[in-house]
Amino acid sequence: MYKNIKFEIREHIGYITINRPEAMNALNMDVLKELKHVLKKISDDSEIRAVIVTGEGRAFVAGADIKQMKRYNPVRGRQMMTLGHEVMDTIDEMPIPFIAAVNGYALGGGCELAMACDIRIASSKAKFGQPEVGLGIIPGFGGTQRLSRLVGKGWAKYLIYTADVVKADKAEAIGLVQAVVEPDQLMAEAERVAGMIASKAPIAVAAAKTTINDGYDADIRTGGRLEIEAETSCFGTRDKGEGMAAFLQKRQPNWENK
Ligand code: DAK
Repeated sequence: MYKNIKFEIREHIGYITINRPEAMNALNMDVLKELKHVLKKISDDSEIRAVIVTGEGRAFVAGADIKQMKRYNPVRGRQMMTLGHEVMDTIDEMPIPFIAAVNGYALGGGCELAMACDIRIASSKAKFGQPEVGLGIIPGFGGTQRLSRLVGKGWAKYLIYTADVVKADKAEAIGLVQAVVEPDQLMAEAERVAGMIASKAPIAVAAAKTTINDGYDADIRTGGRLEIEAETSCFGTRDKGEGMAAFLQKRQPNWENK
């Protein structure tokens, strides 16, 4: 069904693989359209509890497609940017957690895709960077905003102004990734984390994601009020009763997602 991505679901986990290895998985309009489509499918599927995003071959994603962008005037550029933002924002705002399993180059739009995800796990071979200023542009899929929120303004400015490409251990040291593992352990580690998330109450995980995200850009008292509202909703769920009963009865909970 898709030409530029692969998608499958196994045990409550969705797997998206960007699949243009001959072009280092660069994001062209077709990839972005397929990502938009698959995200809608995921949001309509109540069985999926976590999503892993990775890349086929040597790259995670080596950025927006430079061959395509070279031909674009500002009008086409805006169309591409709008679609790109839509994809990144949907990942960011969807209540299901997304894990980027960064297998190789995560440059430009690829670093931005990884940053739109909730958690980043990197292979020791992964490399991160925002090389856009070397092409006469700036990050266009949210990088100027998400990078500083993740690593602070100093590192964001360093990476964006210099276009320096950093290895996975450096990315971990500055807080851009949560873990670095050997390449052959990458998917197992991403699955371990996704599995931990999938084993928890889905409504509570979703409430945590939206409360962290919405509260992050608000002042702390507004964030606290958002937390009270989200927690109040959790108290009204069947899964809250089940989770607490399971603890007291020393058994595993059976989530109903209700
Ligand atoms: N776009 C298109 N093709 C790419 C590509 C990319 N981003 N990255 C690699 N490729 C292609 C190469 O051109 C090459 O194609 P052929 O020559 O075989 O036809 C093939 O993938 C293999 O790449 P290399 O031969 O270069 O492989 P190497 O191992 O030597 O190097 C590399 C791998 C990842 C270090 C290198 O390919 C590289 O530096 N790639 C470009 C990285 C980069 O500059 N990325 C940032 C792109 S800019 C906006 C929206 C979004 C954005 C901006 C504006 N609006 C719509 C306004 C975001 C911008 C970006 O992401």
